[in-house]
Amino acid sequence: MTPPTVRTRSRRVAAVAGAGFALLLAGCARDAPQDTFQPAGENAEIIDDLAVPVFAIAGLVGIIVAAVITWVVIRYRDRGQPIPEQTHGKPILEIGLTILPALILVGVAIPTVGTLMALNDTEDTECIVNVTGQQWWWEFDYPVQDGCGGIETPIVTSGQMVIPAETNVLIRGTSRDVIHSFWIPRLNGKRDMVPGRIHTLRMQAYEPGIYAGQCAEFCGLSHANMRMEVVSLDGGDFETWKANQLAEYEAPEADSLAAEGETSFIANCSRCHQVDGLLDADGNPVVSRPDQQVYPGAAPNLTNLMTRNTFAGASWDLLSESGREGVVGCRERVWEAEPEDFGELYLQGVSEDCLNEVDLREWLRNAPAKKPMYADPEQLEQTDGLYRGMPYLALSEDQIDQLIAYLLERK
Ligand code: HEC
Ligand SMILES: [Cu+2]
Repeated sequence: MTPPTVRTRSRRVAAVAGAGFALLLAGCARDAPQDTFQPAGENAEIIDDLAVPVFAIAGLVGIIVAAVITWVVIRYRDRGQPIPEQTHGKPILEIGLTILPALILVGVAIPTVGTLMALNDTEDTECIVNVTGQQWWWEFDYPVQDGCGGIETPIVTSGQMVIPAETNVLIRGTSRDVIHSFWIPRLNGKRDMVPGRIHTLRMQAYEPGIYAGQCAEFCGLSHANMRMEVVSLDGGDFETWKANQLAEYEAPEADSLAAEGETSFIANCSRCHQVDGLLDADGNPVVSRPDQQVYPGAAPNLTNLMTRNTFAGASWDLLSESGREGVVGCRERVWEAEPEDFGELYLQGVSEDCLNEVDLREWLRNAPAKKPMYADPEQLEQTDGLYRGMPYLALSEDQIDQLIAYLLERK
């Protein structure tokens, strides 16, 4: 085989570069759910207003530098010509090329510092949500406050943080184990959540809807499965959501599958998971002790599991997707709803017909198979025998049927 000529080689390079560029453009698809360039709240808009002009300036500088380098490489390539006269220094050029970038950097720095200060401002917030990261899910709790339309009994939930639309929400964030980072690209920038510290962040969404995000700091084996969503609801819908979260516990009907599920839940799950209002056979409250079971010392509160529509670090859907083309599934109906229809659909929660039973079953059957905890099983010793996530529980298929019937009533 003859070696490729210069011409075919440069054609190949051009083809690869073209394909790369096309891939880059494909990344700009407009329906990307985590697109910082589609701001849906004030802070994200402030970031966007800075990022776009800075990218434009940086892009222009990049293009000019690349063009000049290309020109020099071609123009002065070695053709066997004699070495040109050697000179040293050119003060005008050197001073000019120092001052010009300095001016550009100052020009970028002034709006950047202004933006950072605007983003840090949390004084105009009127609703508090505590956010706690742990391997590999986020807990959201709403302390007693006058904000958020008034909260008299704390609310604890996970995976989906529900906020009133057009309201400045104050996030107070921390972590129970390693450093995580809270990031909802369409609503605000990233904020690291660090054990032993409380970091604040302002969150606001203009319209009702679901805004996806993911943990943005590598935090262990299942970091990629640590997602979260902010759900924004109109004022009235937010009040309904609060009332639903605090509704009285309803025990399953006697002798039903769900009632067997309740018994099984107490036996297998309640040592980690709290269900508020749940009583044992003697009528005593069942209180979870996740601090004795899992390393971060917490597990999701399952009192209202079916009011959220994703689970296990928002990594799997609780709502089923449409199987066939053209059929609108339960998930799409909510996720793709227009802002004016969204609240009502979200508040319906997950019904039996809409449950994504496949993933929930797999989770109960073997959670670590879906969300690995350890690269090396001996790491269990490093955490004093406590698990980093939900362990394998060796449940029978009958038990899983019962538990799903029970969980379906947790609304
Ligand atoms: C040893 C503690 C432990 C036990 C026992 C346990 N879980 Fe979990 N469970 C967890 C932890 C920790 C998570 C969070 C895992 C994650 O998302 O990475 C979790 C997550 C879940 C979730 C997802 C919740 C959400 O909001 O994202 C469900 C549902 C669940 N468990 C159901 C059960 C059921 C049903 C049982 C009993 C059969 C059970 N768990 C037993 C620790 C436990
Ligand atoms: Cu994380």
